[in-house]
Amino acid sequence: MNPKALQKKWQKKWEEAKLFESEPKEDQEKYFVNCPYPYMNGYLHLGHAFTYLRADMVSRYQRMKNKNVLFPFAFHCTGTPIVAAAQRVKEGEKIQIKALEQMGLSDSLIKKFSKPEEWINHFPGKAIKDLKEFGASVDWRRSFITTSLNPPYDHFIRWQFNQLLAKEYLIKGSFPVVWCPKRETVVGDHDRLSGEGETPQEYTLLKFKGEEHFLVAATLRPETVFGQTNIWVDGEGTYVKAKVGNEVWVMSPKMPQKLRLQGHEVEELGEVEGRSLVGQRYVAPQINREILVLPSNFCDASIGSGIVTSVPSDSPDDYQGLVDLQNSSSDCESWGLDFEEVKAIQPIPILDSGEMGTLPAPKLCADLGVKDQTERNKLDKAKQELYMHSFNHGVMLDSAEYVAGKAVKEARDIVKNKLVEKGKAALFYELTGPVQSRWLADCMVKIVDNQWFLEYSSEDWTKVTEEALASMELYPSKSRSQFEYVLQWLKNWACVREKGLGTKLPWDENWVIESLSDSTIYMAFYTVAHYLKELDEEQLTKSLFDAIFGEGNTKLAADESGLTQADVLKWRNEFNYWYPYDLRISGKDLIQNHLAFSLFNHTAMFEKDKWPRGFAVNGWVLVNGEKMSKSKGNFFTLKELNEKYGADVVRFTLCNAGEGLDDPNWELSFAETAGKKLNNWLSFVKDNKGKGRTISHPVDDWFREIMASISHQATAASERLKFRTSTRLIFFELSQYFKWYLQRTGEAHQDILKEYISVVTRGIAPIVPHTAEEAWSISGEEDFIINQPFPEGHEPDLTLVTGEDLVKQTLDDTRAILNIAGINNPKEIVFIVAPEWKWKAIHTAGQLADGRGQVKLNQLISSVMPNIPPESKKLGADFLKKWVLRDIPSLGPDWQSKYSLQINEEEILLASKEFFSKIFDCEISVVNADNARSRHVAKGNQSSPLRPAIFVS
Ligand code: A2H
Repeated sequence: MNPKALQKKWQKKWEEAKLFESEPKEDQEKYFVNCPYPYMNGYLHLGHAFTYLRADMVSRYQRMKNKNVLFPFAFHCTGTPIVAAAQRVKEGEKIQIKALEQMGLSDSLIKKFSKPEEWINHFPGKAIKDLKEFGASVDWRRSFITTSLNPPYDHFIRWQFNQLLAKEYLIKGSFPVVWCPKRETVVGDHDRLSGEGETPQEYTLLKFKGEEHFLVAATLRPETVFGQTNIWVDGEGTYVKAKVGNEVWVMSPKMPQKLRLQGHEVEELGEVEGRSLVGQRYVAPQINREILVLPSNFCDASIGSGIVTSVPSDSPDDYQGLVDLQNSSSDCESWGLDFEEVKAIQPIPILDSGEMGTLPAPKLCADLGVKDQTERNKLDKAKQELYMHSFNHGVMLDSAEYVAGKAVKEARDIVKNKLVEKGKAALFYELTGPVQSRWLADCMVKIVDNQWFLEYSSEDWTKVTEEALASMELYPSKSRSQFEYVLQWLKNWACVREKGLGTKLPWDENWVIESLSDSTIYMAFYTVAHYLKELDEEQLTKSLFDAIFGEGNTKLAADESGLTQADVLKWRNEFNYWYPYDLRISGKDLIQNHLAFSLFNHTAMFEKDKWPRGFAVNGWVLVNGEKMSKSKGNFFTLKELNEKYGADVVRFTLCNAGEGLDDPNWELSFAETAGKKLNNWLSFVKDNKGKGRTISHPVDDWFREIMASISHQATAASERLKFRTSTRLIFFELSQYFKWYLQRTGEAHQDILKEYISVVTRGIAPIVPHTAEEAWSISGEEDFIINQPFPEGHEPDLTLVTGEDLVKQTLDDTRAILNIAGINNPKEIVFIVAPEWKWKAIHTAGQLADGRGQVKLNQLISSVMPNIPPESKKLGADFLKKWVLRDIPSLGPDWQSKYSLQINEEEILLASKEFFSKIFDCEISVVNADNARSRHVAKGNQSSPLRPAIFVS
């Protein structure tokens, strides 16, 4: 059957059986898995598919572990992207329209996309279709969209925010945003022509007092004020003088507008030539000393005030600027400066930056061989390196007065706050890099007042959230340190915006709750979404939410909402049954916002027993090793992949793409051959159903153990979400063993063949469910495979496994030896197994081995040699040396387990004599080295445990 038809057939059966419509079952353990809802401004793509596949594999795997699984799914519409894109369509903007055309939308549909609602009508339905075709095991009854377009969700978010306000998790303050001065609007990432990811950054604006006015200079490093030696201006440039509050400041021409957007009253008074400032003196803040204004050409008029305070000890730019002037008396002269005075300026050590010393800027400039100010690349490199290095390692020296001995990290805020308090400095915001809005304007920072924040910097709240994190399971576990860091590092989050789709702030409807903030506890909403959907808006009362998601009075809720108390109780019970969620799976990029927020808000809204139990994070999908991007032409939607390959091939290839935190890699070549591999399995099942011998063979037991062992390992891997590992084990490795089994036995035993088909089919069911269902039904089973147990297996009987390994190893070694000796038709082959004393020696070595499997040679020699028969002493010493120095390193850290067994090599090889003689068509014999005939003694001396010496003639 072709894969599409096969997939349709099973999807229809699942749907008819309502297989994924989850209902609470009190006698069955539940498992709630979910993943972030996608944003509905386009079709789902390969990147989405990877995370959703992981959730789906978990959902299916847990069902096969006999859990009652809930896997719901919803759609995110909050924020400005959809509104902004609709606006662009309305304005006929070419880029946006082309993007929609590329999605395959018709012209008439694109016209309708000038209304945000059309996007929301269109995309969720398409996403559901794509995911159904992908085989997602989702309970679609619970799906919803966010924003006020969906009253139940809207009221849920209102309820949540009222609670957060009442419990004092929200605070009010001012907030810097990226602003388009032309459109007079906040500019989100989606509204930018360039500058994605750039954000407002806080500077300290230092004020230098002169006779009539102040020069102002922006710095990122206020803690360095103790080392100021001079001021830089662009001597060729023009500045402006402006009244700011009660003072007159000199600044770049662009700055007055920036200051106004940041809440200052500014009146421009006229121009000031940079040249006229050079050679003047101003009193520097903090050090209260007059310092000289010097000319430089690195002052950039677009940053801050275009004036820079100079700290040559710690700023490579400042240092090099100074050195350049000090090297040129003629330059100084042309600016009317006193050369000797300039030459006398020395960097002042203010902080110890560890390996870079107390004058890090001069050191770094020397190390990099900077010749002069024009070497921008070297200077930028030095600047970056030093900024991070000093922040992480710097400690202030005594010259830094009241912050002496403090780390730079700490000193920075202390100095800044003190200067601002005393009116010697002001706070100022500048963007981290240039941003151009869609409306072709250079963006600036605007301070918005009366902003609401979620107070994630609160110590108490952070502490409780850390407690929640500590109780969670994380996949992979090494992501924990990242989560811990983020909880500490998170600042207060501005949770409302002036524009966009979403839920209005209940007590101030001028604000809309932004998209990360309305997505923190919505997993709870899934548990009753299908019931709330049916209610009228008036029924969605506070008391109802209180009663379902907390301890609220159910009678009151029922009365106020016109419901029966029984219904309210039932919904509360369902919430209590499903919640908390067991696992949320997401891209690793969401650790620092969404996942952290989710954890914070759970601790704010719910009791301990409702806090999340697990997070899993993964990398970003690459295509053939490259980042997926529309411009590179390697951008795939789930829809087109489903169409091209069919769901199971896409799933198989994605599963194979990676696990853990590294970026998974979608390999086109794997996708091209995966279909054939899956088909081969179906053919195998068809051809082998009911086949096999009925008489048993000694090697049958071994293959049973191998199946158990592989299943056991695959279960362990699946428990840690390592489905690539589990598939490799079950689908690829086990089939290699099966081939060997056939080679050893000629034909598989009937029971084993049946078991093999069952193990593989069940083992791959979470990954390629359509193929697995088909194989299961071909093999004569009636029920769905998802209702079968995942093959669990057990730790294998190592003696059996090792014995068979010995046969395989001996076969490989014999072939290699015949090959080297150039013998095609051997007359005789003798396997000479290691003598008893060698086994004993290695048992001892195993006992002496440390945690990494290493053994000290002299220790081994002194404990083993006394027990070696006198005639073998010399041989023994050589053997031990070789074992420790050559064999152990090649055997791997866990070598002891195999060698601690009681293996009778002679017996095992004797039992396989027939097998060997069939292959080599000659006489085979097996002897112990102790009993070897004289012509075999020399050879036999080379034997090691599990590596018999092989004599051929
Ligand atoms: B920093 P950003 Cl000790 N043109 O202050 C050129 N550079 C300017 C500027 C302008 N218009 N306005 C400010 N700056 C400088 C102290 C300092 C600074 C030290 C070490 C490093 C350092 C003393 N100069 O900055 O990334 C100011 O110099 C390295 C990050 O281009 C300001 O902080 O915005 C820094 O550049 C801002 O750097």
